[in-house]
Amino acid sequence: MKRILTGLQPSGELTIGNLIGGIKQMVKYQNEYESFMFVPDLHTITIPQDPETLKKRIKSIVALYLACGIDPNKNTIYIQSENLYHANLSWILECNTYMGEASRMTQFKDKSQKVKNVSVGLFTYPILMAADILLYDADYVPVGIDQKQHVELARDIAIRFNNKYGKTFTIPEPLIPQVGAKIMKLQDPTKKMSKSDENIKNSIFILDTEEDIRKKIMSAVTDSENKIYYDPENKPGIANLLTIYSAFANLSIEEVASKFKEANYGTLKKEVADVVVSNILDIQKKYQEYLNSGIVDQILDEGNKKVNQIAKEKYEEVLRKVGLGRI
Ligand code: ATP
Ligand code: LTN
Repeated sequence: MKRILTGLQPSGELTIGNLIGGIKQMVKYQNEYESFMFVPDLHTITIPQDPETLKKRIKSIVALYLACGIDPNKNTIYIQSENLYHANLSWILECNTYMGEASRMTQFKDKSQKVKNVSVGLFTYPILMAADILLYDADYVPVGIDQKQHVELARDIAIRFNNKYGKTFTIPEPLIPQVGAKIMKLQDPTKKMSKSDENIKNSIFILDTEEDIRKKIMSAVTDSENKIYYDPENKPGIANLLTIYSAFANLSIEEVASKFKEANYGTLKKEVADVVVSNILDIQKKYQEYLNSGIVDQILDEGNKKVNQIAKEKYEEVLRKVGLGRI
């Protein structure tokens, strides 16, 4: 059976962009593939974090995975930092990655402009991500479009390693959602909605109150044409609202555009708010139940045990091939 793997950083409250780009795809594919869903907390400290907040977010994100429909019976769920093989493999992969290819990563270019003291970890972040993927021989990696370049780097590293040391890693492929690969900021629909945005009016968080969700959607930036059709280039605000509706109502963009073609912007916004609220309130209810149940720790303990065994075998194979240690 093919394997699928992804993770979302506990770097802030999850947005509907994370839900649509990352989690929903896993929910869809968990019936078809052997699924691994983890919390990449080592990635999160590439940007300074408050330790207490980070710790709370790690368990909270797992409760959200479950609330959003990630089934613990179909997924192996674990925390990256609890498995020492990720960082160890990452080092070996760093030694098989060129400065030139690592320097081409656009996310590093964006993020390094936003922080004051840029850590070396922020630069090597995509190589740790390659280790996350290659340790488990993942065939597919569902991500939003912003992470596609990182998965492609993981592919390049795997191909090079296999050529140099003999077949070791499965070559992974990114899986980008057909709709919602890039949900945009509500106040600036030309840029990606992000959980660490300073302006909270730009993002809808999965744990936002109903009132906040409605307010944010009703004040989303659109244009002055007052005609509804899907044109991301010239009408990014309307295209974004249609995309959000489409993802939550499980309809194609064509179906949504046709449904609203005679409507005005006020009606569209109200209906988008309705469909988002009804989905999100359901998730929030389940989230509270999972968070208070103790089941999260149980699931993580089981997941951790399972992935440690898989990772150990792959890591030892790598040590042997590279000529490290005494194995
Ligand atoms: P940060 O603000 O910390 O960079 P982020 O909101 O951009 O975070 P990530 O943790 O980098 O989110 O991404 C988690 C997953 O969600 C990834 O698969 C990513 O591609 C996807 N994702 C993030 N933002 C969006 C978005 N606006 N639209 C679609 N998918 C998204
Ligand atoms: N970089 C990703 C999180 C991440 C990931 C991974 C996703 C770390 N390792 C491995 C898929 C596979 C992000 O910020 N979304």
